[in-house]
Amino acid sequence: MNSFKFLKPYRMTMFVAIFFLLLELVVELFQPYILSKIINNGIVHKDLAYVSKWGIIMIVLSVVAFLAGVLNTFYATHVAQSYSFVLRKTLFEKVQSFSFTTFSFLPTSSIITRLTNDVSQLQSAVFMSLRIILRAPLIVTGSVIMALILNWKLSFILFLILPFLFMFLNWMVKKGRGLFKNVQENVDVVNSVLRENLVGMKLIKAFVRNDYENKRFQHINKNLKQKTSVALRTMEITMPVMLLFMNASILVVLWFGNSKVHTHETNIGDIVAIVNYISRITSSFSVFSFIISAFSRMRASSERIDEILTIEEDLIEKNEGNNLRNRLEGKIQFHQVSFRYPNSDKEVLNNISFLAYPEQTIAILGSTGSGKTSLFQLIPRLYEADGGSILIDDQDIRKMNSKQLRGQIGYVPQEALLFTGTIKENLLMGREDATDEEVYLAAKHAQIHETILSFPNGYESKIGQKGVNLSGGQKQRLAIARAIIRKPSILLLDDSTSALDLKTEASLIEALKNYKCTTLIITQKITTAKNADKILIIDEGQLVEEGTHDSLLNSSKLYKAIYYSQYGKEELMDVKGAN
Ligand code: M5T
Ligand code: MG
Repeated sequence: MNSFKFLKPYRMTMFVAIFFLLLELVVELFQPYILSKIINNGIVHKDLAYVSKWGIIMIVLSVVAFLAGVLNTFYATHVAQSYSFVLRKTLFEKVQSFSFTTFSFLPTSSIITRLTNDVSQLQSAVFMSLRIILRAPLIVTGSVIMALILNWKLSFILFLILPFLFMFLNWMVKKGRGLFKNVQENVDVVNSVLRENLVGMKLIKAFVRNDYENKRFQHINKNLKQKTSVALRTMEITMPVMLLFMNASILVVLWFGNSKVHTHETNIGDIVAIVNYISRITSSFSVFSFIISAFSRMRASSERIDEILTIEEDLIEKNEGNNLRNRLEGKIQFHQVSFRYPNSDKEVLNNISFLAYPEQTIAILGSTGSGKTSLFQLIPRLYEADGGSILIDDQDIRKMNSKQLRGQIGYVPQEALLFTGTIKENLLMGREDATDEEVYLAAKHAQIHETILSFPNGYESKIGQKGVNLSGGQKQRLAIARAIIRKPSILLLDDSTSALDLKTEASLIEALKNYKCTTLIITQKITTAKNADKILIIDEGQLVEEGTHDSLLNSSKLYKAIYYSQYGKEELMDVKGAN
């Protein structure tokens, strides 16, 4: 139970909470005892002074119990809240440290459920342990002891009945654990379907799949209801069974006590008090079913949280490696690089070798799924190559500190992802200490400055539903600005100009020359590739052609085919137009 070690710093507070719980309990347990004294010595003997004296004591004790209860709740809440705070923080930090390999094993929706729902389950389990769960067994034990002290002959019946009840409870706990685990798994299914549905809402509407989705949700929702009902119903048997046993024992006490009162072997007060103790035991037993469900949920949740906490070290990014003191020159060398994704057998890149000199521009072409994005991800070490090596400035990147390496790479991913916040905040993500002038300059180079100024709040405009909504091309250019603002040594553009018109794209490429970085551009467009120092054509994970535009036009059938499919026709049209 790794997840509970975070309770350690709160040991003292927990002791305080438990102290007040015990105080409350002791007071409560003494009340029937005092009641029996009042009846036996006061009421039976008509001694009013005795009755009022002990009556006042009982009131004072009630106030003490009440205050102890309040203080117990106070400290229990404090522990539970602080605990869940620390747990969430730790889990979040752990998730931040995951490598991409880990993410491919743990789906995002599951991580979210674990950080929210499961943490809440543990939080309430901690609270209930300090408030309710401890109480029930203590009241049962305390009541039995007090009843025995008061009159062991009358309370002997409890000894006969309790073992049976404990056996019964034990059986229920075992059964409950399985049933509630089942419930928790069904909650997971509901969550993941719900999430999928909300994320894909546009798609669902576009494909008119609402009915299908409704049916799918109804089905799993029904499952959850059924599993929960079965679990709760089974637990509810506990109550009537307990009541039956306990009422039977009250009857025995009354019947047995009645005969003893006649022979003056016992007092009415004792009988009243013992009946009182028995009903306290009964009511404690009745929360047992609740406790069982809470515990089984807690176990399930803590297992799921432990899974995150105990993710093995080799799946966590390490930040060792040589420090990079200077700006890299940007010479990139792939040497027989092979790669497959951690949870698949398919070789995505196969024996890739190429060389890019500092400040060169390399265009990468290839059909969809050929491995272009995968190749990019190896350069900032988002994944590690399985075979071969990647050298930057003649140094193996596996020997470099990955944080510092990434600091020198401007990566514009295929899907331009922006974060909630203002436009400026998003740009500053590229380099936190950039001045306003640097921000504007990067935006100008990325051909987005004018567009930003046209928004009502300019650079302070919020991105997203409540702020400006950006087009695909605007997002792409913001992502490019975010990458170049850090003045990288290596710039990776993954199809990042796909949504730009030819003129804007040309100005952008021209502006990138200011950055003196090695630029790798994945593109589908010959117009983009044409001016590159070198063009690589990737097919099914292999490097099939390499050369300049002119040399490839001569030597490569494939390149020629691509060229004529896009560019040749336009040129032909131009020629026709000229005539
Ligand atoms: C190449 C697989 C994908 C494909 C192959 C990104 C990613 C890809 N793949 C994974 O298994 N997991 C992943 O996270 O790898 O994919 P790619 O490198 O994305 O290809 P591409 O960039 O050339 O394609 P496109 O469509 O972006 O032009 O088999 O399943
Ligand atoms: Mg891609």
